[in-house]
Amino acid sequence: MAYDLEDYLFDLRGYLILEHAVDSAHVRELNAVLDAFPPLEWGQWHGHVQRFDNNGDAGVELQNIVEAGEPFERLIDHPAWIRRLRRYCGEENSYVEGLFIDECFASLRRHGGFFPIHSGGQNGVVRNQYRFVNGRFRCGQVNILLALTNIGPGDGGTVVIPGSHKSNFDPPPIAWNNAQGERQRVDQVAGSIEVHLRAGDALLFVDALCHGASSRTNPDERRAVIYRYGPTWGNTRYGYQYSPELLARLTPERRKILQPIEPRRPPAAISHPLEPAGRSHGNTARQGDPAHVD
Ligand SMILES: O=C(O)CCC(=O)C(=O)O
Repeated sequence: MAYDLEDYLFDLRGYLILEHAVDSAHVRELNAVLDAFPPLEWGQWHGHVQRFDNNGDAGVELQNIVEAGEPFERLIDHPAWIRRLRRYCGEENSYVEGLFIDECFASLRRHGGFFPIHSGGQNGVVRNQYRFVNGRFRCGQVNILLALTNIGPGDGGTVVIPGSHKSNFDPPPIAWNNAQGERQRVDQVAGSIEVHLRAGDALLFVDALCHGASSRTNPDERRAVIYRYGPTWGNTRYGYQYSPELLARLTPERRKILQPIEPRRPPAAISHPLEPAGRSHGNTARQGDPAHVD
């Protein structure tokens, strides 16, 4: 199989940093949409976007953010990453080839916020797994975390344990809860590194990689957008359904990533299955039938 440096590093470490993935004009547009958001309580909706924080520590999460406007739609198949995602988790050269976004949200993190450590190859979770089979990547979920602000020391940046997508053991100290019952902060975990990004850079990582985010100690806000990609046969994580309006206005290529499989239903005008033909409710005519008059 032909491979390049990025393939090698993705296999080795479980992540890639895509520098200058999104240009500064586009980053400004994304930030402007977020600036215009009204303050939302947990669970509150703004259009088809809902504030639904993953946990009490991580900060505000605006779920289904692809519904927030055209600048977010442009991220669906952004040229900086779409080819690699198809390669890593798009079931290439198979009967189910294609991608699906099963979760997308904006993450707004202020002072004190962090994301507890989770994931890792040792869990063997099928949905987010790292797999390479017979010369092909067959990952279950690969994420794009796009920085909308510069993320440096003290900003609450993403922390990863390089290579942990192939790990066989929980990282020490052991896992989610420590002896005091606090959620385990990833900046305390052996082997972890903090990823620093400039606004517009993206972190691409297989979700099986052990990861989280360090505590924000700086003032202001860290902003990022996370789109999780997986195979066409996936489902949205929290049950969000992309709105008909969004699906209708997208390019066919983008629509196919949000709705790879169109719903298949019988036509509305068919006979009631339990009644003899011709005695059903409403219009029984099939397309192409001659007009019928009783
Ligand atoms: O906020 C971050 O930097 C990490 C987010 C994360 O760990 C997750 O969404 O699974």
